[in-house]
Amino acid sequence: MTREELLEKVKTSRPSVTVVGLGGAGCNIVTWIADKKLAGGKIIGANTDASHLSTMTRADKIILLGEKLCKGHGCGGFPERGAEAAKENLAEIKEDLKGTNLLFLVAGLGGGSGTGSIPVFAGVGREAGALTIACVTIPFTIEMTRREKARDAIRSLAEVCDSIVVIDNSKLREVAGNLPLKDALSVANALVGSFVKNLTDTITQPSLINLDYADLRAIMERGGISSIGIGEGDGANRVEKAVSQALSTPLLDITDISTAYGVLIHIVGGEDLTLEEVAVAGEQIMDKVPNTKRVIWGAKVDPMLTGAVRVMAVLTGVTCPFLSGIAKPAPQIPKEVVKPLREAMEHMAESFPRETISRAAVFSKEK
Ligand SMILES: Nc1nc2c(ncn2[C@@H]2O[C@H](COP(=O)(O)OP(=O)(O)OP(=O)(O)O)[C@@H](O)[C@H]2O)c(=O)[nH]1
Ligand SMILES: [Mg+2]
Repeated sequence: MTREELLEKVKTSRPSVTVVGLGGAGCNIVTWIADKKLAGGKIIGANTDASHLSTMTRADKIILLGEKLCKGHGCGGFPERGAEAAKENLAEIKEDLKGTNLLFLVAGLGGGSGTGSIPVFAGVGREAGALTIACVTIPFTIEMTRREKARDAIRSLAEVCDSIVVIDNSKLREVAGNLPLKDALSVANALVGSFVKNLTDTITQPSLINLDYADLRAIMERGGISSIGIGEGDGANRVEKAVSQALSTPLLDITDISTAYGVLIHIVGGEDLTLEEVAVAGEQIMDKVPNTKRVIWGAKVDPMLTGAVRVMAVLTGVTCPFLSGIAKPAPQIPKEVVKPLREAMEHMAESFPRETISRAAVFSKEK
């Protein structure tokens, strides 16, 4: 094979990524991602609400769902309507998702449009052979009936998605507590947004693509319910601190961290981040989650970030009392970690590397 042929091969084998925001919250989250520039992926906004959709000026494509049924007015909190609406656009959705290898579906569960349409999009993605990952938030504890709807939606999503990354808004409230609602929601948007952006950027970096995509697929394919945690550290043992925090405060209550099927860790540090630190992080994760079948960890250098490291952990294949229908009050996030966690989230919300990522690597370990 000539070098030209090889370069052509690299280009054509690069995984194609599509990120779809569904409903009001989903569209807001993908707008955050579009603002930060997603490397090598297509962004679609889909909603039954025409006026909200018209604000999505940065999406590559917008889809007005169920124009006949909802007449551009939204679906008033009824997921059945959201599902019917999406079915009206089935042919268009199939066309838009054709050829996608990695599909992220983003929504705030609890309303009508996002909650109802997400399983329809997931079904299409799965049929097209894409690794289909839903990233959803579940409503605040006070939104009782909405939480019930979200639970039903996650159960039906489990049939059609590879992994469902769930963030509990109530957990966010413990951290973001007295922030004004708009700011608390933008922290949530940044958190879901950076999860999607981190993974997408990592696997679309030219050098290690196939390995990265295959690794991601191995961990997220049929991964079930997943939870994420974030951490930040500086000074001595900064990676250790950040990894510990990320693993110990997931944003969805899970029954037992040590039963997670897979763990994916994403580390971002400044130019001073050493390979040794990154390698130690991997060993540390293995110690903390001893029964895990697969661990992958990636590191990225952001020259803007000197001295500190930021970590995002994804635990796949977890069980969660809320989803199992156990109405036990969730344990609170320990007081001493609320402040650092909140700072880490706020940092994530405000600063994100623009074109500054200079290197990326992925490591993997299988047991
Ligand atoms: N992260 C985040 N969550 C939000 C935002 N707005 C609303 N939510 C949450 O998402 C849930 C669903 O709200 P929407 O996305 O507005 O609902 P929708 O899918 O547009 O559904 P309908 O308006 O009924 O058609 C709410 O119950 C909130 O918990 C937002 O901007 N960001
Ligand atoms: Mg809406």
